[in-house]
Amino acid sequence: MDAKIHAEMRKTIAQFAFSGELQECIPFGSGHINDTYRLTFQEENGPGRYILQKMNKEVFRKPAELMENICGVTTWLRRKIREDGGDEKRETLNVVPAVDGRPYYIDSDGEYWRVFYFITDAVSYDHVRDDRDFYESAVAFGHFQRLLADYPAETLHETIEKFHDTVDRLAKFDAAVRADVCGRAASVAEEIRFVQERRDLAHVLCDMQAAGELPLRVTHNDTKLNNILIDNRSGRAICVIDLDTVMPGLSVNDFGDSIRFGASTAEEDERDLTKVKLDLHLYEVYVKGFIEGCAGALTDRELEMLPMGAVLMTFECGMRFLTDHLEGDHYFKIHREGHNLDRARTQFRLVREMEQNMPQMRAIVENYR
Ligand code: ADP
Ligand code: GN1
Ligand code: MG
Repeated sequence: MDAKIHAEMRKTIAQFAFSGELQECIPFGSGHINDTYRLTFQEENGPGRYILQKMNKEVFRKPAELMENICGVTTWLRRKIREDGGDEKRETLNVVPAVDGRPYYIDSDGEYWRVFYFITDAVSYDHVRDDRDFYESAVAFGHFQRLLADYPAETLHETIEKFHDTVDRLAKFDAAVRADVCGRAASVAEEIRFVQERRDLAHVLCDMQAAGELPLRVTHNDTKLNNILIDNRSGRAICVIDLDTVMPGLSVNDFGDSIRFGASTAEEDERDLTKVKLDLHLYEVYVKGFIEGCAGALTDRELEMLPMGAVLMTFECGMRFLTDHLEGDHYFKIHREGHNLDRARTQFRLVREMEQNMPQMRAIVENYR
């Protein structure tokens, strides 16, 4: 076994029923929330790979409930995939239970760990390489929603309360500005003003949901491109991953979060804001794929509100990054000073771009409905 693998880590790994000798344990991926590692074992038929994750307890307060959601949803997906003649080992996450049979292990510090089979020959991308990937991810997220359309939503736990309640996000942002625990508010007056000028925006979708104009569906709620695995050989989006936030939500938010991340011409944390533009061509590619993936499931009102979903998810995400910057970066992992502020700025630039392009965004949806 690799001597560099920490003794504590080895203890944790021993709590899952692996066969063969552990060869490698390396940090993996670029998620902002969990600590992710890729494990490699020397097994009888060659290298066996797994994903080991320390779940973020600050973010997910009830990890056991969360894993109940994931087990329920992946069992459901496996059945649907089998019925469709698919490959249940590659087209959904598969949990590896701990030796005591539970879908997680709690270490002596009270940290929750879990393991998934590693899906080989597939990659998650942090930015769009070409139209095809983005189109594929759109079909996959739409399809995912459709596969779960008749899932018993009442059995799902709310893993993060009010996750996409933009009105509540605004209230939390207000509180962070008022408390100003790090003394950073004065230095971000311009960004704070950006939010203040758009307070009404926060209400649009919440009000429609409350009035029953938009249906509550089982949604993914974190539809970034890097939460999809693209098959190296076929180029198809084979698996939707990061199921921590699967819970009842709005289809337009799932659409919107993908646009926020994938139809921007720059990375989420780009410092040069002149590089941040909305790519209307990529937007169109995603609209086409998502509507196809949902296969007629969306109501007229949902279709009409897709562009608003993009604006709101981008605005909300920017507000969340700015809130975290004000509160001392305790939620999103940062890799440099001011990282969350940089992220907030790209989101706000993108909101502005979307506001300016709203007529075109609406016309594109009209073309595909
Ligand atoms: P986070 O919530 O921190 O974003 P994710 O569950 O998205 O964590 O995992 C982080 C990264 O690990 C993903 O972007 C992906 O690259 C990789 N990953 C996660 N699960 C698997 C899997 N089963 N097979 C292959 N790669 C995976
Ligand atoms: C987080 O877990 P990850 O990195 O896929 C966050 C999303 C944000 C995103 C911004 C549980 O996603 O809500 O949109 O960062 N996930 C959670 O990049 O808060
Ligand atoms: Mg992720």
